Amino acid sequence: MKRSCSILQSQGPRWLLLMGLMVLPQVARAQWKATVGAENRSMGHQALAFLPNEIWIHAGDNVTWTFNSVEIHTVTFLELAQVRLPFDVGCPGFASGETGSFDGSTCLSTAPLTKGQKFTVAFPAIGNFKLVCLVHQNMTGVIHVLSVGERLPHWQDFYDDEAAQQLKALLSDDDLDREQAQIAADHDDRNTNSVMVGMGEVTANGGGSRTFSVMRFMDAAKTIHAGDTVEWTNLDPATPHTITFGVEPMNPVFPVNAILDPDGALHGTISSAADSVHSGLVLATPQDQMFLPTPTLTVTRFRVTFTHAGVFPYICALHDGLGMKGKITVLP
Ligand SMILES: [Cu+2]
Repeated sequence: MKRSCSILQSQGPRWLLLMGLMVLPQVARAQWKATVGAENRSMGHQALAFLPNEIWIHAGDNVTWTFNSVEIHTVTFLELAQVRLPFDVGCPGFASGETGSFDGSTCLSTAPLTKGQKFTVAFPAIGNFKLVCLVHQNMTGVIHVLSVGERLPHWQDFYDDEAAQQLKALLSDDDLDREQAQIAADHDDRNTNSVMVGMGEVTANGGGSRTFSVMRFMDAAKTIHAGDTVEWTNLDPATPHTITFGVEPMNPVFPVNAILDPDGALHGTISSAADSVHSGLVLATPQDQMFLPTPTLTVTRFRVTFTHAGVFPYICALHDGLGMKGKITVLP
């Protein structure tokens, strides 16, 4: 007994060191969780957000992002000062598989991912790294990677609560619902044959920005008379949409069978159900041209004149999978 005690005493520091080495790798590889995007049951309300969007971890830790909406997103870490590229190009290129590593020296991006998919990033080096979604410009976050000796401000429970609160705030935005109802009423009063193409709101915290988007045509089913013109306007500050009748073009960016009116609206004409008319991307004029390959003025309004009676369904070519569809009924 005495002997074993004395062995432990004499070798104590070495044992402690060995035990420390056995424990350290577990501490250094803590596994954090976060989510990407969220939606309500109809998929018409979309939270374009990293939930949460600011996390403090230790060097050597992993973060696993779970994608939580049918709307696509990316988890992307660019190099310092790297120019952001279109989402179908990546940063450039996409990480293969479900894991990657980021230390700031080489960019890392998932492909556009959707509900149920996961991606895990290892952070071997300390630093403060900006997180972006290449699909949605107002969807950013930051991962703070501290050295192992630094104290972390929060644990996973805190982030789970924060994500749940942010999600609730984004998806139950009463102000936006009221605003939407008021604008719809105003449009009815003026009887302008106009359709709102989505609405949205960008909010932020210290970690970055997030967008709430209503991906629906408001007053989507309209009844008019032959010879009338319907006009669509996008009220979302960040999310582009299209108005697409007939065949969906391979590239949704550019208009098909529409010309520019002198007041800046694009204008198409439909005389039968066989006609195809496409708006291209309709969006509020952005600060930069990130969605567009050429520096042109964006399409802010789109109109179609219906010359004959019939029923004409239309979609948003970007978001029809979320249920963004409408119909114009033309009476004689
Ligand atoms: Cu859309």
